[in-house]
Amino acid sequence: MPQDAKRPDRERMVWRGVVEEYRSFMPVSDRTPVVTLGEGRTPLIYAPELSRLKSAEVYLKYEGGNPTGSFKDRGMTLAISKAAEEGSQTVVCASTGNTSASAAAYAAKAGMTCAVLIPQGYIALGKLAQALIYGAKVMQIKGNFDQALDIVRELGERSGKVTVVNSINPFRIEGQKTGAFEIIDTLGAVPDYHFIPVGNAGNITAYWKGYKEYFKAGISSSLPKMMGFQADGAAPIVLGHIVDHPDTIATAIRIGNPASWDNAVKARDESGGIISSVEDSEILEAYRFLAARESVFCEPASAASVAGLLKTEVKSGSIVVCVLTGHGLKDPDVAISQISVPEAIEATYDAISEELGV
Ligand code: AN7
Repeated sequence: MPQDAKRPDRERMVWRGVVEEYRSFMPVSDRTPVVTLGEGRTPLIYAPELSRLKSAEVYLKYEGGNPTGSFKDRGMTLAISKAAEEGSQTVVCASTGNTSASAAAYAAKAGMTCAVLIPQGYIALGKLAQALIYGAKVMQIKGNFDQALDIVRELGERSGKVTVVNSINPFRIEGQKTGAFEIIDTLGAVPDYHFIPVGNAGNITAYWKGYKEYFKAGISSSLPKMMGFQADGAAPIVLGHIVDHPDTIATAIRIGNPASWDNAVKARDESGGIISSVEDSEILEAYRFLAARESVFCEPASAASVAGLLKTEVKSGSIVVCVLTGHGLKDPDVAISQISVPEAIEATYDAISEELGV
């Protein structure tokens, strides 16, 4: 090591996960065994291309940087910690994929059994791989997410033996609200607009709660407009009625009867925001744009927030945050469907230099 090189300040580098870092805002006590994988402190990436296009200051809150690659870890650390405090040995959830991956990881860390119900054929490959490798009991049902959630609710009520860790579990929302805290802590300001994909509507509920709590505590002095986006084929909140057969390429938000419907509407109305929808083609366009122009690879559902921004007018010069909820590698099939995979080339210098044109 060179003489003048400074050692990193370990004290400051340690990040203890969202429950410890935001303990005073968390429903925990000395008796809560905190189960963490160091989630949170995800990058808030300045997006120059989007900023130029919208004449605004646009940032991407990249939740793919969490331990299991999605925002679900923020809520799962608390839900599993509380389940452990209550002596629960088995947790269960319905999922379009990311919740199951996160629940499986945190349950394994806590030594609990985890059972997940997923819609057969409509879960991205990376998510299925995660749930299995973390050791969850995976049950693919011959039905969609909404049906899976109905069964899980009933399991929670009737069996008396399992803890449900879907976002109907209030601790999930309490943990997920830390995303709003981090945005304010990092920016040193409150965004004017907060763009976010909406599926089961837990995350828009959680962010709005987080923004309001910092405001009430006097840490911040304004509130953002909450701008939620569903996929056109799965837009019950926009339509005002349940969608029986939701359909979208963004399987994470293929949801027809969101559990936090009322709270999403409240977040929209209290903040003066909107909940609207975007077509699959717009989602895919935003998805490719983010990777190619901003170098941020997210999963299709995450790109719904940016697809929403691209077609929504924002006040010139305003601060905009788009939440990118999950990592692009979650859904390799969609990525590959959006590009053409190149043919193999002879393994020679000549063939490669000719291909490169150098
Ligand atoms: C990448 O994993 O519902 O509106 O079961 O995985 O809080 O539901 C996932 C949802 C957005 C929507 N982006 O968030 C599940 C699940 C990604 C997601 C959403 C999900 P909510």
